[in-house]
Amino acid sequence: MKQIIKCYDIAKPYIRHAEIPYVVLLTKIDELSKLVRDDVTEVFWCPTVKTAVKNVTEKLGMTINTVHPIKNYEKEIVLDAKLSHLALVALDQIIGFADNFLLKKRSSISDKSWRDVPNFNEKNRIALMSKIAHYSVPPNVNVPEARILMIGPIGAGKSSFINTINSIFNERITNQSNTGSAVRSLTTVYRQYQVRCGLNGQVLKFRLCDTCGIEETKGPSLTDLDYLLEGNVPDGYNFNTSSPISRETSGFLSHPRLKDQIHCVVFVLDASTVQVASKSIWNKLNQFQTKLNRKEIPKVIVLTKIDTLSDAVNEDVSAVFHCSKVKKAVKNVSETLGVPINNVWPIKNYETEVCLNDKVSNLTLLALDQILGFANDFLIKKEASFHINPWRPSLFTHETQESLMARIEGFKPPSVLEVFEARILMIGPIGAGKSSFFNTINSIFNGRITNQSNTGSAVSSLTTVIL
Ligand SMILES: Nc1nc2c(ncn2[C@@H]2O[C@H](COP(=O)(O)OP(=O)(O)O)[C@@H](O)[C@H]2O)c(=O)[nH]1
Ligand SMILES: [Mg+2]
Repeated sequence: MKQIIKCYDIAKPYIRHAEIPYVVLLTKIDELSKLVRDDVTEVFWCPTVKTAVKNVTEKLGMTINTVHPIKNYEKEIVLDAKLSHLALVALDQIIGFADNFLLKKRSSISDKSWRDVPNFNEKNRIALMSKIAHYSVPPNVNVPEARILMIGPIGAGKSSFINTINSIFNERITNQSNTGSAVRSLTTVYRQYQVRCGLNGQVLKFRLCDTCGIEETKGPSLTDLDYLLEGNVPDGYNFNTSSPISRETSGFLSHPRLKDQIHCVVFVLDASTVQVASKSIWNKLNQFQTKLNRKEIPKVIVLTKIDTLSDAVNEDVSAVFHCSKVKKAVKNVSETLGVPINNVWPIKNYETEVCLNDKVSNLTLLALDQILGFANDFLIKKEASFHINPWRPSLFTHETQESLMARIEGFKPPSVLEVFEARILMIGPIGAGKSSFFNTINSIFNGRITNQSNTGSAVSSLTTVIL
């Protein structure tokens, strides 16, 4: 009995987790009673066997009809119909349970897809690769490439996602970015990866920025995220929790431009552990997400390791949008982070594979296509808000330099005042640019750079006489 309980305790977490049905075979019943030993049909009349079965059901919390008292063949040399009968009854139930289990497993895979996507075939993979290979940021935006930031807990698959994309475009499994399953983040350096298209060697017009993993008390903080988003952090920055990113960080970009900023953020989460992630990790993720909302930076969630959610998906990744378990995981993440469900991409990274697979590649390319599209939406919005709402109506477009000069040349004070010219007093701190402003005006009307008025950067004023 003790042995049964011990075995059960070891197996319980696994079988419960996988919802595997189980039965108990209570063997050696012949040793419990002489009556049973002489005639095994006595088994269901024997009080000792009944007590043994009851004991098992109570200790293991099972129903009585899933505990089968049996007697195995051991010393016998010919079959005995009664012994066989007992074993067959048990086996019949075992097979029935297994059948139910398999039916239930199958039912997580439905014929109907929960997201409409193109077929995961070679043709569509090549079409998506070509689309992404020809991707560029909007033409009127003065930015050479889209910048995508990967963010998420340790081991979620951020670096693996970058490797998967790199592998697809190199048409072989690569390991450009450091991946692994260490407890501490393997990625300790902020790296901006470019992807080269193996077909023609061209560098694709996006950069994937890999960060170290978020931890409960370590990893990028909210302030670090701010610097990362604004583009202050140099490529190669060494994440160091004892000295967070600051203006003193070596290589800190003090005046980042739109090209240095992040144009889309990818939250990478592990589908197999996301539901059991600690409250503090969720809090961090939610704070990060609020910051992105405030800055109106688009985000996409990549839910990795979907192969671990379902055997059917593990065998054939194209079952992903037919699998109710994956759908449930996507819905959960979308609701917890408040991100639309169609911005959550369940994916499988290349990790143990030695060759590429159209299904895995198609799935990743679909996610990447959305990410790049979102980056472009952000850039178009940034560019539009810059041009449509300047903080002061632009003079460059309405008045040409000549017409402004003509208006100034034609200036006369109102004649009634008997004043022939306006007198302007320049006043301001030393070195503010009073004399230089005079020189600037003089230069414009002379058509060449003049230095009529004394300018410079001395500590005491260079201008000592009122002109
Ligand atoms: N089964 C499975 N394992 C994955 C997947 N993605 C990543 N891994 C594994 O998860 C571990 C951590 O991945 P890594 O990319 O280093 O995570 P990071 O810390 O977020 O960069 C590695 O051992 C990967 O091989 C996936 O989609 N499926
Ligand atoms: Mg990493």
